Amino acid sequence: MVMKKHSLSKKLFLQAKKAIPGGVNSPVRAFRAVGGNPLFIKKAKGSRIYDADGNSYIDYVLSWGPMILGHAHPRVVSALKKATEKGTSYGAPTALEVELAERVLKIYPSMDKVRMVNSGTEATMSAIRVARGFTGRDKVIKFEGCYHGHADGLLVKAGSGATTFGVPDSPGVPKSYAQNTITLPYNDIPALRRMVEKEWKKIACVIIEPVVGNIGCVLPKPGFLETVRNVTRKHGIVLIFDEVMTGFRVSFGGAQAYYGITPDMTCLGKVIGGGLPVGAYGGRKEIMALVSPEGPVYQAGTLSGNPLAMTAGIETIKELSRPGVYQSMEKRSAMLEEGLKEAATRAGVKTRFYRAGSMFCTYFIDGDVHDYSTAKKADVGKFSRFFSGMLERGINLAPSQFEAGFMSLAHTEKDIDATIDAAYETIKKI
Ligand code: KE4
Repeated sequence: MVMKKHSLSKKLFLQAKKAIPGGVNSPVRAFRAVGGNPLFIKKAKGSRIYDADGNSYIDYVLSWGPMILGHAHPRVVSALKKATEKGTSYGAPTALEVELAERVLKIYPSMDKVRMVNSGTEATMSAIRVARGFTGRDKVIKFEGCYHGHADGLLVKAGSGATTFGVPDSPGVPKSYAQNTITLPYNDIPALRRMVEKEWKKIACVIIEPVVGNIGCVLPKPGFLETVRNVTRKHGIVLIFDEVMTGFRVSFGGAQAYYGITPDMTCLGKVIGGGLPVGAYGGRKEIMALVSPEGPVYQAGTLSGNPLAMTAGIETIKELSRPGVYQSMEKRSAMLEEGLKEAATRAGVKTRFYRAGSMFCTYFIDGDVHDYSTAKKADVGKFSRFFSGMLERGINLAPSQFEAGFMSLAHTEKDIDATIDAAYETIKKI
């Protein structure tokens, strides 16, 4: 195997660290969990990304989920070119944001109304504020390992970058904020029941990743989501499904359609922006009636609903709405799952592979993973060697054992075969 050259990425990283904290605009990109220097990406097309040194990789990060069509999809690119010529942002309502809202509401019928924002963090932060306004209660229940963005009250045992850095609570978060956040083990029904029975009068909402994509990929145990739904409904607690990652990913209608659970509010992001900055939160009409200017709960955003992001989101959803798209995604994802499992078995290395729709994770562990504490038992040293070996063989995976991987419509059977071959060659050497 010819070792790839990374001199330009290395040079750019040194330069970046002089101007940007850690040299990156989002921590997980810095490769701290796996060692080495991050790749600086020059371009991407279809299933591939190309780094500054001209190396190409089959990409399973896909910008952490948004690029479900593959990179630079012709339909999205040409629509964006036309939209750009009409101006990039007006700070006024447009027909485009109405169209995207109507499309989202049709696909997520649990929502009567939806508000566009600019990131998943904004979506969850705003949804929690509305839930507090609706119930008049202050406390929030979240689950260990679930990551809902970096709003202060949610950086309490966040499972994404924070877990990778082993810093469950971030400095700078006032204790008073953390005091309003109750963190429970995921999949632990007795713990949830005990807490709600005791504290329900103070609990505004439960926010949950219906499939956890921020400690790898952790699935809800049978009955868990149903219990969360029943317990919250019984006590007038708002159930918020954070579907920023699972939306359009686990199925077209997200995890709520996949598992048949109707939340009171839903947060979306990633895919609905088609690679441009979009988040969204929505819910039942009586809850969303509180959102300013219709109601008293304030939330705003200069670039919310901007025409470029709406265009990319609309074109992405139109493409995803075509017949057979999700069957083909399922086929590709299942093919990868079978191949990676078989490669590990053939190499004689213990792993666990979990998948929901086209999001997945391979844990280097000899035991089931069903929550934060079991995920943390994974052999991160083995994962790091797996990550580096796959990168050298032209496969780009998420640079952390505690992140999910994603499939796109652009990945071909040839890509998947190459991935499986690279995995066998890599795993047998770690
Ligand atoms: P953003 O603010 O990053 O758009 O979304 C926050 C968020 C909210 N909810 C869920 C379930 C999420 O997965 C995320 C963000 N996901 C991470 C990936 N683990 C984004 C990658 C990063 O932080 O750079």
